[in-house]
Amino acid sequence: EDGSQLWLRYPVNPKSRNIVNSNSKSPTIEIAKKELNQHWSGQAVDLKIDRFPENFKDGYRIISTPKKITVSAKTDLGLLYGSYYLLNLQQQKADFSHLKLEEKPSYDVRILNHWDNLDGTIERGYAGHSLWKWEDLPGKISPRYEEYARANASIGINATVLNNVNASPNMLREDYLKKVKILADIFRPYGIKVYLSVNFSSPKVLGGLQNSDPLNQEVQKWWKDKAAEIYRLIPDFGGFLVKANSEGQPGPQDYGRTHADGANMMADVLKPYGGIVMWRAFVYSPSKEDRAKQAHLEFVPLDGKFRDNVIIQIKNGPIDFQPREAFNPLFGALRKTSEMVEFQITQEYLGQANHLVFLAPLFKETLDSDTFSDGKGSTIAKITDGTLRPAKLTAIAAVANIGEDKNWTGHHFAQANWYAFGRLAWNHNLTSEQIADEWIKMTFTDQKNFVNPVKEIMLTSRETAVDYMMPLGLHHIFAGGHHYGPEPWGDYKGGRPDWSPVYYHQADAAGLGFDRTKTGSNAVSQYFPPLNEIYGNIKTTPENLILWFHHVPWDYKMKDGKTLWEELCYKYESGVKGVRAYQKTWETVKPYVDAERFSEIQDKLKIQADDSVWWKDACLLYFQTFSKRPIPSDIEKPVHQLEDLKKIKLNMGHHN
Ligand code: BDP
Repeated sequence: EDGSQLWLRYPVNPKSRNIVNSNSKSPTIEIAKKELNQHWSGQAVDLKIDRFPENFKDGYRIISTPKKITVSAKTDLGLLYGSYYLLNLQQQKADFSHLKLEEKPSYDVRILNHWDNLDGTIERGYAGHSLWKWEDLPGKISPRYEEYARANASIGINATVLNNVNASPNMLREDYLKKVKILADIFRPYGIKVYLSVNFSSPKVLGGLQNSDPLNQEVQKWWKDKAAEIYRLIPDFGGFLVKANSEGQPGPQDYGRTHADGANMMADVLKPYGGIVMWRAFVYSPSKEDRAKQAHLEFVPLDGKFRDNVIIQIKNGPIDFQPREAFNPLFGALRKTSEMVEFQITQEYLGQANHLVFLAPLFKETLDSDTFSDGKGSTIAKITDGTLRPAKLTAIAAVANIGEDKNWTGHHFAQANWYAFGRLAWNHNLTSEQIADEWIKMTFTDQKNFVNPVKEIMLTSRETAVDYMMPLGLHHIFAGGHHYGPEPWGDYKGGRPDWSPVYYHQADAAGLGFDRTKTGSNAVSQYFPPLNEIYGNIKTTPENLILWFHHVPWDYKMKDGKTLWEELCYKYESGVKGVRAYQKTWETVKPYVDAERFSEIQDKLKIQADDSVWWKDACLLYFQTFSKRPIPSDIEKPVHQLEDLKKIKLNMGHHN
């Protein structure tokens, strides 16, 4: 048992069956039929194309009697999704005698962003090398390409960006496009469209032009020809994802142009083919301005200037995928421009492939956040899914955690985060508990002595990680480079201040936290009323974000009567205790799980427990040098020395 089957553990019928009928024919329908004939053990199934309203998209309806099940949809892909959902329900031991349900997707484009490089490495990837074997393609085809497509289709993911947002211009070379074509051909019957990250300087670097100025006609022609070349190979190519003028990447501002100039140039060449541009709002420069404000400052003035096939891709928080961030104030602030959320499935800042952290609660927290942009109830979900702002196009993205490891994601439980993203992209009204429940039953077992305790671990795990890493709104206090462990003392003198932990926590003799109120950076002013007031006032700011918005005195009285310093100590302690409790719980489920996955997860929990103590000791000992207050006596004493912790240098590679 190596975990390679993911959640796709459908029983295999011993005898071949022929129980599926359909009024439609296509490679997609062939897949649906094959899956059901092999794995469905119930009554006969009718896959029926039917009339549904426009907004039903790739939705499906399932109606059953004890003799027959009818899956109906508007499209073949809808029928495939309905078929996978039947198998999903079978895994969960549903009753199929009188089923009646209807599902339609929350978002049009449900897309994974791979940060995979052409040399096979993956930026912030923790599950081995890239799945894409560029050197073998187009001749040699790994069976995992199709397995990948199948796994995604089974949860409704319908799009993928194959390469890193820090994109190599070579991605658009003719030989690479021919390789991409092969992947697109394999993914197509599973309903998955291919997109590429593009480097803004491609016309200059690859095409040998003088520059890549979006207003230069030669540059425009270069992109136009490139689009034509791509669509000749891949007629249903999805479009481009662009990281421009961010962290050293080239962009339109290199030529004094705006993000809109850059995005529109690409949008125009893709438009005739139905392609789109996902333009990232993750932009910041080492200026005096609070990094948390920069995306809003740059993009709000451009509202209304983007073509209708441009969608702005916005990270859930305004800094960078931290364990907890306030939501990004850009959501709702663009009224004439489509907006989409970017999440991170890969756990760059959440223990990578070592920590068990179930991310559905984090995703839900963002989607359910009320921005008040159009009055009460203007949640990020409703802004991005077209409910509040009838958008031509809706989308949701997440940075994938998939690599060539046997179990795909490094940690067996990290599979749940891929699954959770897909399920929420399909239906953002699902609860974290429903998703965990499904996933556990499909991936492990439906025995309640396993399901209940493991679900409890999953549902509390994100808050536990916040507690032992960055409680109360602390952020960006991880080690530079690899981003794995704690480094609150990090002060990269001579480098960019906005990459240094000390810039973010602002610890001093008076207190802790980043003042984003009027007396500080005034980032609170970017939120719609009443949030600007709520966050602007220390008394009304939710305590789980208090250090995000305020510089809080060490003796400040928290709601439970403890001082800030004490509260901080107890939070770290509670994170450590949480992981230890997971270890104990995991021992009790041993009888219900295979030996291999049991012990691999047991080993990872041990690392997580050790790491939680490392985080706690590093942060408390370091912050204590400012607070000068004792660690409460009922808290386990640090087992490390601060000076030793400062010497730890992990050899894990790369920049910032
Ligand atoms: C940060 C990563 C960096 C990415 C960047 C991005 O540390 O590797 O390139 O985000 O999203 O989280 O562009």
